[in-house]
Amino acid sequence: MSLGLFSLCACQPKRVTDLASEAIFPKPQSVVATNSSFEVSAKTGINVLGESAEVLRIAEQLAAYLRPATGYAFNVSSVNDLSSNGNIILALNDTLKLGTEGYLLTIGEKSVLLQASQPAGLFMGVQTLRQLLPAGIELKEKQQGAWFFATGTITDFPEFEYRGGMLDVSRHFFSVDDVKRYIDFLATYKMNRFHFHLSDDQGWRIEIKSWPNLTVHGGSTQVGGGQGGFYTQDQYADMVRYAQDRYITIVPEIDMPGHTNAALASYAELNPKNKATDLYTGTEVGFSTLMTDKDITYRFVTDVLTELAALTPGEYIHIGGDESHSTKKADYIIFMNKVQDIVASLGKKAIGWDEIATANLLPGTLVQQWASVANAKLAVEQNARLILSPSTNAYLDMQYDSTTTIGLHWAGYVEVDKAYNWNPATLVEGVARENIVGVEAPLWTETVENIEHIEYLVFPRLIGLAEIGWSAPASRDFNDYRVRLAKHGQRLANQGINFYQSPLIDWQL
Ligand code: TNX
Repeated sequence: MSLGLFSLCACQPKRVTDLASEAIFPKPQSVVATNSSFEVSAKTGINVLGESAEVLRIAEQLAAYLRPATGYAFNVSSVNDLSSNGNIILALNDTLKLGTEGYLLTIGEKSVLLQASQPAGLFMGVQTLRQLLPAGIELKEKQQGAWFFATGTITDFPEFEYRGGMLDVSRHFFSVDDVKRYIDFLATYKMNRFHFHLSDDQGWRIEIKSWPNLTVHGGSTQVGGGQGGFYTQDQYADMVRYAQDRYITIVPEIDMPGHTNAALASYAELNPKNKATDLYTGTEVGFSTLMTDKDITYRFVTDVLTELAALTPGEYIHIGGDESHSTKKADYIIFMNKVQDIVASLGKKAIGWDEIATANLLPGTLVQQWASVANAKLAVEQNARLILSPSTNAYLDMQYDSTTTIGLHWAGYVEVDKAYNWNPATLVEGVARENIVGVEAPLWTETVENIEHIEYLVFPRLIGLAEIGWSAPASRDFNDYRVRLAKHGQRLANQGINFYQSPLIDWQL
């Protein structure tokens, strides 16, 4: 593993003219080049058609992104028509039929027009625009030289509605700033869900006011015995807003009935014989369980999920359900059935790891497939939809190869090709395209201690997962991906991202 060895590159910007040869992630549905260029200059403004506060905010986000490296002002203003030469224009257009997140980007020599039927689509289009300027745009200091967009038209929309990334903050705790950086990574690649794994055996990370010892005691350590930590509800609300500003919905997870040692260590009454467990700082799984036949357990779950639901604007609460090896099968089913009811009573829908399909799924419950083909089939039989997170391809904590010094390999090594070369619609026997709501890449953190470790495992594999979620399956090809990724490396380096320099890619650094 190498840390911080990449050099920043100012890389004299050049006049680009071929939009079709730009490396864009995820690959757009359609790119038509017109072989000329638009120059971004000190006079370029960002115009918003109409006065939508949300579109003005997105325009400001674009301006904030472009200002440091160019040194230009990028004044944002509201206009009444589309005839504004020299400018970048953002416009809502409800005649477009590209869905909530789709956009149409038309780059001419005289103006750049980004249209979408919803603000979310404009946000997605802005992510594309960012990647159409040279890698130097990522630098925080003013760079020399001119800035060009190649001309043409991009028409784009996602393949799947759910495109997520997960971060486990229980095994190792990560600061609010680290979480925001992770959210930024997701947003850059047009992902729209952040699955926040907030509790596990090793740590409880979200303040629950009615059960304060969960964080006071249950949040006080982590794998290896470090000091752990937790988020106050105010900090959590701040992260929710940060994600919302980037069109990402947080899906919070309280993992149960297994993976609950941090809670069991915090409250004696949640245990048989009224005896609290010890805190746990190892990495074994499957030893803990809530008592599925006790009222106190359901009072606890109801209190926790009530507070969590109040902090959650999104429609889903993840209730875990994986690896409950210490819960009897019949008890597990009773428990997962009851907890789904609790979630429903709070006006939310549940997501569970694939084992939840052995229980009775409420209409609307999503099943997150990670290991068991049999469970995936049970889900389909119950007419549930699935999120695919196959551990053999989508797990970001799997090592790249036998030389990787962080991560695990129980599901095999996952090199950049393996992370990219799979098709959700054909991966799991018995699970067809229409059964799949989307894809998610989980990052479990037993071996992951800091943001550099996160970056090393996330990049570049997250980019591949994002493309699986967004791009047309027929357009995806590893050789084409490799070539684009080689060009993208400098962009990652300029952001100070500690990415894995896979030997499968001819990095142009
Ligand atoms: C399995 S994946 C788990 C996690 C571990 C992970 C490590 C899943 C639903 N459960 O508890 O962290 O393996 O890769």
